Formats: sequence, structure tokens, C-alpha cells
Amino acid sequence: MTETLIHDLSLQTADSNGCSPFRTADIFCAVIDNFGDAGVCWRLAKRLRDLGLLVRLITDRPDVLSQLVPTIRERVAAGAAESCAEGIAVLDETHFAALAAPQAADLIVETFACRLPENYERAIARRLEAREADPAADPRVPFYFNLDYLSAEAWVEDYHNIWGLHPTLPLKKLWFFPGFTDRTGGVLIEDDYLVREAAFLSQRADFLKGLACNPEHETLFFFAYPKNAVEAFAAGLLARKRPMNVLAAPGEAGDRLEKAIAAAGGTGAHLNVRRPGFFPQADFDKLLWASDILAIRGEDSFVRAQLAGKPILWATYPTEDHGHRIKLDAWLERLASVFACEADHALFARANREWLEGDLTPETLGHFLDAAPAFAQAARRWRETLFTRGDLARRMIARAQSGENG
Ligand code: TRH
Repeated sequence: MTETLIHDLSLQTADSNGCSPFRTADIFCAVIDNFGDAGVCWRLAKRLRDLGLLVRLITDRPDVLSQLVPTIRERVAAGAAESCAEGIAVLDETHFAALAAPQAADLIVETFACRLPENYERAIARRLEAREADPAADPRVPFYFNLDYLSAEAWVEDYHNIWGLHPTLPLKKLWFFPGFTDRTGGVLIEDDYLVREAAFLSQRADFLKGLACNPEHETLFFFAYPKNAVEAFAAGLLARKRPMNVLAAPGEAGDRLEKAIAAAGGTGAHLNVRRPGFFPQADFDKLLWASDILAIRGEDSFVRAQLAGKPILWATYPTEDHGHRIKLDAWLERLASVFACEADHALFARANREWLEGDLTPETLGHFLDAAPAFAQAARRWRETLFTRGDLARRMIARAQSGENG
């Protein structure tokens, strides 16, 4: 995609796959912190591309995105306002917001209520106005979403699929929530997810050997926040004398886990701590598929862990109002039905709560790890519910296509 094409949407024709009357999509992404905002937006961009749309991702932090998508790293590091990876244009929002007359796409996705640049809001309004004057000149009515954060809480159903009005312009956007019920948008799932998983599983042993892990041993993937009680987690791993590979993601939490285990010397000889480095997002699933137990965080790794169908210890994104506890409890409650017995669910919930609250005891972690095979069966049942509900991006397109514009 050339730079002219990146800006001039009218020159572009999407290979529409027959899925959507929409040809183009613009996704706006503001990074609050860490990788989750960019991570979710990149996955959505790829899904919309796969469904036949030409996608631009406009972000205030191309540098963060470039950690997930290494092929744009060089251009971003050189300060380029535009780059392109896997058929998706990545635009620096500062540069984009200064354009005199950007063109509005057919499908517009503001993520996590990040607000669109004013020039772009005016561009949507202009396009709608021009269409009203002459519908034949523009066969598509642009559709504007706000895609919000994922939560299992009950209120989400009431706020999903609700219109919001712009304070000054004749614009409205549809609030769309990912979620775990039929009255929400579901989660992002690639059409070929299971095929890629199956292909990987035939090479799982080699993958683990490549990370200096014994594939016969249990494997834990660890990705958490510095605020989490990492040392308590390490104490639990040290106390349970079963051989285990520990794949600790880069970052402070992983560093502290490694340090705490190293400090235990011979007491930790059963633990093989490896630091796989930051994987490109396209390969991130491999770390999850290769592991038996997943300590993950935030939103995107949380979703991917559920798709992988593995036992999860979820570090929800910590907020000052303790909303993270409510988020965790809501999710744990929805999971109740997939466990074989109440005692399993209670143990799973207790370990997750203790991990989040910072009072995870070695006993609880040990019991959780011992129960991992039973939890894995429950996790497989849970992932079936996600697959049955279907993909968020398809649901967004279907909603936009439904014609209910008011
Ligand atoms: O990084 P996170 O904590 O992200 C967030 C942010 O805090 C954000 O502000 C908040 O809104 C959100 O959580 C809820 O965790 P998350 O969401 O799991 O995102 C991590 C991303 O990083 C995800 O896309 C997977 C990716 N990743 C890789 O691609 N390779 C890796 O090696 C690792 C460790 C992660």
C-alpha cells in the first residue's frame, strides 16, 4: 500500500470476500498504558482485514504497536508517520489529526472511548451530509462504533448496542461491548484459530525444546503486573516439588519471579525458569498453547488464554476503585457452570481471588496446580461457549449491516 493510497480511500477497492458491503475501516487507538489497547486494536484490524475490509489503524503510540508488530518497528523508530504491515496501514495520530481533509471510512471504530480527532469527526459529518444531499453519489452510510472494554459484569448487556450522540455535530456512535453472553459482542476469534492451534500442537515439543524446556514437564506461562504479589507466587512454586517449566514474560513481574526463584538456590531446582523474550503478537498464542497453566493479565492475553482452553490465573488490570475485583468476580460467576463440581469451581475461584488480592498462599497455589488437569476440562467447555457465540468482528459487521441506524 503506498502512502497516497493510505490517505485516499476513494482509490481503494477491498477484496470483499462477499462478507460485507463496507469496503474500508478506520480504527482509532489511544494507548493508556502497557500493551492491551494496542493489542486489542491490532487484532481487530486483522479481523476486519480478513473479512474483506481495507483497514487503517490510527494510534497515538505507533511505538507501542511496533513492539507487537515488529515489521513496522524500523519505520516507526525512524519517525515515519505511516507504515504498513500485513495489509494494514498504521498511521500516527498526531500527523493524521493535522490533515486538512481526511476521508472518513465506511466503518469507523473508536476504541475504549478514546475520542476521534476533530478533523475526522468533521469528515464523517461531511460525508453524511453529502450523502443526504445525493444518496446515489455514495452508496454506503458510514457506521460509527465505540468499542469498549471487556467485562463479564451484568450491566454490560444494558449498555451494549446503545447509541450515543455527539455534543455538537450531527453524529452518533454505537456503543459495542465485547462479552460473554449472547446480548454482548463476544470476543475476537479468527476463522482459522483451531487450524493454527492444531498445526502448532504437532510441533509443541520442538517449540518447548527450543526454549530449553523439557516438554514432558508441566509448563506455566507467567505474565502479570508489578502490583501483583509475585514473591508469594514464587513461594508457592518453590513449595510444590514437582518439575515445572516456567515461561516468564518480559517485564518487572517476570524479573521478580525469576529473582525470587533464583534466590532460593537448590530449593528451586525443580523449577526451570525461562525468559522467552517479547514474542510478536502473531506468535503469542504459541506460548499459551505450549503451556498447561496460564497466569495472564489485562484483556487481550486474558481472551487468548480462554480461547486456548487452559486453567487461568487472571491478574485483572488494577484500578484504584477496586473495579478489578468486581470484574474478576463477575467472570468467576459465569464460569460456575463449566466445572464438574462445586468444589473445583470454589478452588479455582479462591486461587484467582487470592492471586488478585495479594494473599495467595503456597497451599492454595499448590492445590490449584494439582487440580490443573480437571480445570483444563472446564476451560475447554468454557471455550466452546466462546466459539459457539462467534467472533466479535463479524458481529460488528453484522450489526452495522443490519440497517438499524437509529
Ligand atoms: O499489557 P496489558 O496489561 O494491557 C492492558 C493495558 O493495561 C490497558 O491499558 C488496559 O486497557 C488493558 O490491559 C485492559 O495486558 P493485555 O491486555 O493482555 O495485553 C498484552 C498484549 O501483549 C496482548 O496483545 C498480548 C501481547 N504480548 C505479545 O504479543 N507478546 C508477548 O510476549 C507478551 C508477553 C504479550
